[in-house]
Amino acid sequence: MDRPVPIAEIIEGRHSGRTVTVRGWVHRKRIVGGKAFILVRQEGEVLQCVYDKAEVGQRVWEEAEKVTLESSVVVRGTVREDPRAPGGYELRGEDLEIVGLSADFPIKGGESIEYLLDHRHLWLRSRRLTWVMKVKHSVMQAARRYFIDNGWWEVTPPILTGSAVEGGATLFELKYFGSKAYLSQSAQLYLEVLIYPLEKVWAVTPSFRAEKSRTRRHLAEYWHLEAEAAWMDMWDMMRIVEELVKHVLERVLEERRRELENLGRSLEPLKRAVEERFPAIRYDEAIEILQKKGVEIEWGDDMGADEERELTKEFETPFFVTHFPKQIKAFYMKLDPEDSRLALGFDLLAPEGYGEIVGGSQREDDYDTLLSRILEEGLDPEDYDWYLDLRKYGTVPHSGFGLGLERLVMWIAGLDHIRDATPMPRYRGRIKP
Ligand code: NSS
Repeated sequence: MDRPVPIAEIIEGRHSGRTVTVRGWVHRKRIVGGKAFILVRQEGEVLQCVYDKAEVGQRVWEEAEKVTLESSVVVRGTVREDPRAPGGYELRGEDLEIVGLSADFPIKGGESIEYLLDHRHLWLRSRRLTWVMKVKHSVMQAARRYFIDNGWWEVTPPILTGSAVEGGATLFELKYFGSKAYLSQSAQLYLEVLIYPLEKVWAVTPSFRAEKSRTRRHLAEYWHLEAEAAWMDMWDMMRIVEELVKHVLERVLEERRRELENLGRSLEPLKRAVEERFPAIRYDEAIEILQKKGVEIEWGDDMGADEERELTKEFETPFFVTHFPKQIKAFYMKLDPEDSRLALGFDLLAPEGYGEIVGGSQREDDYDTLLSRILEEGLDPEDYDWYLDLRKYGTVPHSGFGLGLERLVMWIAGLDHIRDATPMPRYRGRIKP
């Protein structure tokens, strides 16, 4: 067999007039007037292959008649430009080999979301989900590139942990050789350990949250991109977040423009986010804005998805909210030296109703203050003795953040539910496939 050609290359016009071999799956099929129109799918792209009964041999025609949706096939033919074909090119079919004849495919269109989720292992072949996975790939590669180019070290923190980072309510507990352990909610505390040897570190790890309710933006398992650096204050870290997000957007607009357009995503908000500075408002101001809009919220309340959605209507780019009341934030955040009711934490919210995609802060670097915060939150200092040690042996001002990759992909791809930003979503009530 000749080297099989990717369909993407064909619709880029790189094989016009040539005889090529293509491997893929039958996406649609129709036989009319002695012609078989077989749409072959490969990596989210489709190519129309036309077999003419009068021109192909009997064996090939019989295969064309027999082949079913989602069968894997090897097709061969000549590439012709044709504005009526999807992608602007078609294959004048000469040969067709069925590799794996498909049984009646259970997804035919029009099924309910629950049915589709039960068939996720097959639903993932849809072009739409394929495009989203490609967008995620580019997001991850671009983020990695940003860190490499700027001198950050990539590290591999553990997923099995002995202590909570983001509060006990969302911990997944498990048996660990006869004692208790948890699935990681965040690698932050370990990244803090690693800034002493490496100064600027980052990692992508699975994070787990036993979220009680199902929402459009919470998963029980998600991919968490986190960074931590010595010598940086909150503002330094916000600048890193802004640069990183802009870099990712630039790369994705370059590499995945077609997928975004196919997904029906308007590119304008993404381009604006590359060009304009991300504004920053304080929590106080956010509350004022919301109250003026008639939202029922008091100083000291946490902002949920609804409040965030209202707030995003005031902005056309991602924006930061900073200086939260300490009681709604985690124990590790440094308190504002100018107002000890506040924590030096920041969130980055995506516009267009999406809301929080990043949470970060400057960390408490004073031993006594951190210990009293641990006690205040009702945590056991013994679980955190190693974490407290970091403040005892050469403490240093430092900051970090965590970005939910699915949250970012959800916004970039314009999805209305986070489940489609990950291939096999996990949330309450769903573990299969
Ligand atoms: O809880 S966070 O706001 N912050 C942390 O975990 C810090 N310890 C991170 C750090 O500073 N290293 O979560 C960070 C981000 C948040 O902004 C969301 O984008 C995402 O993680 N996140 C989630 N994504 C999907 N599903 C769920 N349940 C979820 N929870 C947080």
